[in-house]
Amino acid sequence: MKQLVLHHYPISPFAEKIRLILGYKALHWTSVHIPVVMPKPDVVALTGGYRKTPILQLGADIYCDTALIADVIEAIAPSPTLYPKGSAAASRTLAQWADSTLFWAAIPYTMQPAGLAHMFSGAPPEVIKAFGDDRSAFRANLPRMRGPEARAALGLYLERLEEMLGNQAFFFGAQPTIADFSIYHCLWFVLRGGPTAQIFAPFHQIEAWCERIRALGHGTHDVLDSSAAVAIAHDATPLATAGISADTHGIALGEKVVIAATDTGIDPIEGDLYAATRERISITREDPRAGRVVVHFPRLGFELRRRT
Ligand SMILES: N[C@@H](CCC(=O)N[C@@H](CS)C(=O)NCC(=O)O)C(=O)O
Repeated sequence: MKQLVLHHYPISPFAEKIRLILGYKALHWTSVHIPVVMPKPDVVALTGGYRKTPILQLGADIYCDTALIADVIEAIAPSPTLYPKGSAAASRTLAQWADSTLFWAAIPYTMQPAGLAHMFSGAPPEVIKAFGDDRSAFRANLPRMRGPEARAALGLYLERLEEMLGNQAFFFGAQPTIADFSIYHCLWFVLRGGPTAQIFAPFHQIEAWCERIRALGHGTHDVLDSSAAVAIAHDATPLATAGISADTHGIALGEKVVIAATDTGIDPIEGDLYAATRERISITREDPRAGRVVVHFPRLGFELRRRT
């Protein structure tokens, strides 16, 4: 099995989703800590401009977005599955709702003054300002939800989630699915906000479920610095192309393209089209330090264009 290198930082909720999936599957991985704000030169050497957290590196193949990263981990370690027969489609759909709608209620709710003060306690004002400025640019494309709306939305979502969970151990029965990991990372962030965690008080099923997810742990890992990870990419050869098996753009392999996320962190990534399948788009690019890499994106949430 190729070395699984996760580029992340400890306070990233989406990274927590993947760390827990690695724990559930009892995998050993390599941890590379990356900066919380831009610039991220070693990340960009690998991705060509994608700046979100986390990314997964397997040699010279770089996987962006946790929906895709979860699929890649599932292919490497199919058991226990994230997508059980019978609930795979429903769990993916609930996960997608959590990663977008639930996440963007949890963040503004937690980032209200009390939560912010707790999270950044002890941090110098310039660090807090740098974080605020970075994230304003990062999410400039999204409508901003204000505190009162975020509180109301999160309260309603928790009520509904409590009811959906009922007496089950996990959202789709006795075993966790991708939906559990996607819901959990949003709530994990709220729990880390200190006083903001009080919103959980009426929801005993959710609290017990959080404990069950936390108990899955993070697997085992070793540690690497980001320049060594760039060197790993440089010395590796990307996987062979998967070709074009689902064409919705009319762009041929090898044509110059640009791809970008459509929600947050919409920085464009340039390269040559390398593969286009039902679920992913892959581009290849040459980097002065990382060499030839292939960067993979899920179709959902990304936009591909021919580069003119
Ligand atoms: N759809 C993406 C969302 C990732 C995301 O928004 N991650 C946050 C951190 S939890 C981020 O990138 N923040 C800005 C940064 O780390 O530079 C995914 O599933 O991976």
